[in-house]
Amino acid sequence: MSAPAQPFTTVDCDLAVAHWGAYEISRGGPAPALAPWREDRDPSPIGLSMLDAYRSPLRIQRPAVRKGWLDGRRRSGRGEEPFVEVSWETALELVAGELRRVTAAHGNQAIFGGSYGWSSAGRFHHAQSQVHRFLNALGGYVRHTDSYSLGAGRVVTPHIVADLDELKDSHTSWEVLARHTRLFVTFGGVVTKNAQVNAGGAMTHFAPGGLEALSANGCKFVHIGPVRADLPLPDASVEWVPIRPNTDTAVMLALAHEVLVHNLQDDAFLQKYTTGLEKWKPYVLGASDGVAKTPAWAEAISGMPAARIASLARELAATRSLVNVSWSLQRADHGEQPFWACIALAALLGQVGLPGGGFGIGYGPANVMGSPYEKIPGPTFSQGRNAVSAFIPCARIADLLLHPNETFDYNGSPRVYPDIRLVYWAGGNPFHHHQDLHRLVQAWARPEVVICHEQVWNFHAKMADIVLPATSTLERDDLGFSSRESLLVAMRKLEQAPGEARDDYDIFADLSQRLGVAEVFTEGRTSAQWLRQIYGSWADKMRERGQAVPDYDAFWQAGAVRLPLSTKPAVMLHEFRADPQAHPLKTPSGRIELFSERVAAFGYEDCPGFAKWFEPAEWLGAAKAKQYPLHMLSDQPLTKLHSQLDFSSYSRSKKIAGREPVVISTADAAARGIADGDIVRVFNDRGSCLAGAVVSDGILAGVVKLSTGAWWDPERAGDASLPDRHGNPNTLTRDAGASRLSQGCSAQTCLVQVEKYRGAVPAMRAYEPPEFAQP
Ligand SMILES: Nc1nc2c(c(=O)[nH]1)N[C@H]1C(S)=C(S)[C@@H](COP(=O)(O)OP(=O)(O)OC[C@H]3O[C@@H](n4cnc5c(=O)[nH]c(N)nc54)[C@H](O)[C@@H]3O)O[C@H]1N2
Ligand SMILES: Nc1nc2c(c(=O)[nH]1)N[C@H]1C(S)=C(S)[C@@H](COP(=O)(O)OP(=O)(O)OC[C@H]3O[C@@H](n4cnc5c(=O)[nH]c(N)nc54)[C@H](O)[C@@H]3O)O[C@H]1N2
Ligand SMILES: [Mo]
Repeated sequence: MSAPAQPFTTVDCDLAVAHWGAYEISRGGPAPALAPWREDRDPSPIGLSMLDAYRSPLRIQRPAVRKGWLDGRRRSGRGEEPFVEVSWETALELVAGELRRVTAAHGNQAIFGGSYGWSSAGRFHHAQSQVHRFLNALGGYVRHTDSYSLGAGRVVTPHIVADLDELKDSHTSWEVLARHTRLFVTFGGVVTKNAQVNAGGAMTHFAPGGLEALSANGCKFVHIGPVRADLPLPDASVEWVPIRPNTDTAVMLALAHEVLVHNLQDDAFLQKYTTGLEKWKPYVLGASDGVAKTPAWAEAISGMPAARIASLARELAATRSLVNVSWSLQRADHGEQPFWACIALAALLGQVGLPGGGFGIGYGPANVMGSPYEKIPGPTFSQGRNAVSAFIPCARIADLLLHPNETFDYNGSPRVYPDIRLVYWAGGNPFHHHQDLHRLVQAWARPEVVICHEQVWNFHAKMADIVLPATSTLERDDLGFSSRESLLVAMRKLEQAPGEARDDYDIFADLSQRLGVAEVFTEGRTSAQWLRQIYGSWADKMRERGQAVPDYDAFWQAGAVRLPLSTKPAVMLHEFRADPQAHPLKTPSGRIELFSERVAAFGYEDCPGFAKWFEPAEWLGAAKAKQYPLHMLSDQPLTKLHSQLDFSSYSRSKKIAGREPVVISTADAAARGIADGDIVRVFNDRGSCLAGAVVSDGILAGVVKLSTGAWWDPERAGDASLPDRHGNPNTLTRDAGASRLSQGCSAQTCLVQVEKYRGAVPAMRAYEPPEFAQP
């Protein structure tokens, strides 16, 4: 990949930007069209059908209110009743009235405005930022912390090495890896289907080319995980070692054990850059608990042959090696442990901070990891200040609504769930993303009103009381920027929005007028004026760094500004390695903590002071596996971003009889009389869903994989005895925090059973708008 022009000069182009890519617009002809951006050597197909999708009849045309809610049945009937379409005037008066009523009667801590979700690309019209700024202008709201992506990981890594956002943005570039890394050991693959996206827009895709370059330079890959396709390189350069889901920590501990017993550790590194080995080592060797974490011990847990664990430990120590973990590993019960064990193992090997050595926290989950571009600040839109201090870890949303005033633990302190009366959501889809969806339905029956801004009639919109139609990125002007990407893009409007859909900003500007906080929310600016202002302050910041940056009009007219490649090779933690006194880590000791006094002092039995193996609540070694013998992975979907564009022609072209595909091993399929293409029922105690079987030799027996993203289509919401007709894995997942430390999402800890579906396959309703009624 080459960057033809100088950084910070304009680029003549006309691009649409989405999280999954930049696409060239052709505006001539009878209708506009999108094509891959010519500088992108691996464009994502996801965006090619987005223009059509955003014109779908599933777009919400007018504001709508649930009929029962209008009739005074506030809490009952959500998801079951027809909607009444109303004018914007009526809808906004209802919303303003509810905000006035709830804040007056219960205070702002009765509003949940966390509103988790990816929204759309574009730095200004980012729905979640808009809703936060609006609610802050009103006096605040109960927010969320962390992410579903990195719940356990984000909380634990600051205690042991560094903030995860910092690490994410400072990964060693693919180019440096290709030159130096000889052995790449990865837990959970390098899933290039996931590197299609970057929050804010992947302008040019790096991961497929990066992997190929590594492989062409002779780097050897050891891919430890249940799914072969997670490392999309040819068999010649990949050794696939399938292991049972959620057992990676055991394998890492056994690798550490081998390193220690054969004295392969880097003592000089450990002494200078780490603390706590003396507290962790007795556990690894078994002196403290009587169980040595030997290869044989790990084989019994994970299924990885002991001899291979032993030889791999030697190989890791003998050459320039990198140990990588996918983020999925920590989206599990005790999800803190695999990240901690990975970092601790890399510290023993002593290659942290060297080019091509050490650890990677996710080559694969997003385009940014491995980028050759410089990290520079992007254009920002302030969310204002939140006067309410109460928060929840994002994946505790159902607990929040079901258990007001109850206490929970989080990162060292007990906290209390506030009593929520009003839920405001814009730019996320909890009825796709949260675990145990039938339980979420019970939780959703608690608040007095649920307000949402949506583009489409998905199940989340159908579960709200007041639904306000929002525009898509193709229907508004915006600024496209994402960390360590090649361009800052002028996202110029392409189409008229359907029906009466409005920009989130305009909706909130109108509401803030009605509520007397317009000056605080809008600062007197239209969205066009905001774009100019946001770009202007970014350009000023760049000029302070000595860059000549085009002014707004030149930028807007050209279509983009080129951003700089790194001038120095990007190597994670190299400054710390070069001079740990001048560049200490932000951990209490300034070093990598193999034992954390701080975490130990929290006293959590489920997250002690060092990396430890815990049996997950559900796994193939659990007693429950007798009843539900398959471990279900619910990974990120190949053909879309979460539930966004699930209804596009591209996403639908990969479904099986309209249902989401579930990958099952040849042995498990044969044992159940299931053939490729059959409709199956996936079930456990929490619910059931239909899916289309894909029979494969590329998945470990005992494991099935059902990607997230299918719009939830329950026969009756809240009734777990009836199936979801479409295949959303969150019908089946556990809704429990990873530990008392992080309370992170633990979706990957889930046992199920699968059977061939023998009845008449029910018709799907997922892609139908709700019924409409007269007032
Ligand atoms: N079982 C299981 N569950 C998971 C995961 C898993 O691995 N397994 N992964 C989790 C992870 S990591 C994540 S990040 C979440 C993702 O969960 P979400 O981020 O909630 O998923 P999206 O489908 O991207 O939801 C975005 C919603 O915003 C709407 N939207 C888009 N643009 C706009 C806009 O401009 N304005 C408004 N008002 N709305 C807009 C879209 O229509 C869509 O409904 O899912 C989590 N859930
Ligand atoms: N196309 C596309 N790309 C995306 C997204 C999307 O929705 N669509 N979502 C984005 C978001 S928000 C995020 S957070 C990232 C998430 O990035 P990740 O969390 O890394 O992605 P997943 O697809 O959930 O999981 C990656 C692989 O891990 C494997 N795996 C699961 N559990 C285990 C385990 O216990 N051990 C081992 N060894 N392997 C396991 C699964 O086979 C799975 O294919 O992806 C991002 N990229
Ligand atoms: Mo995520």
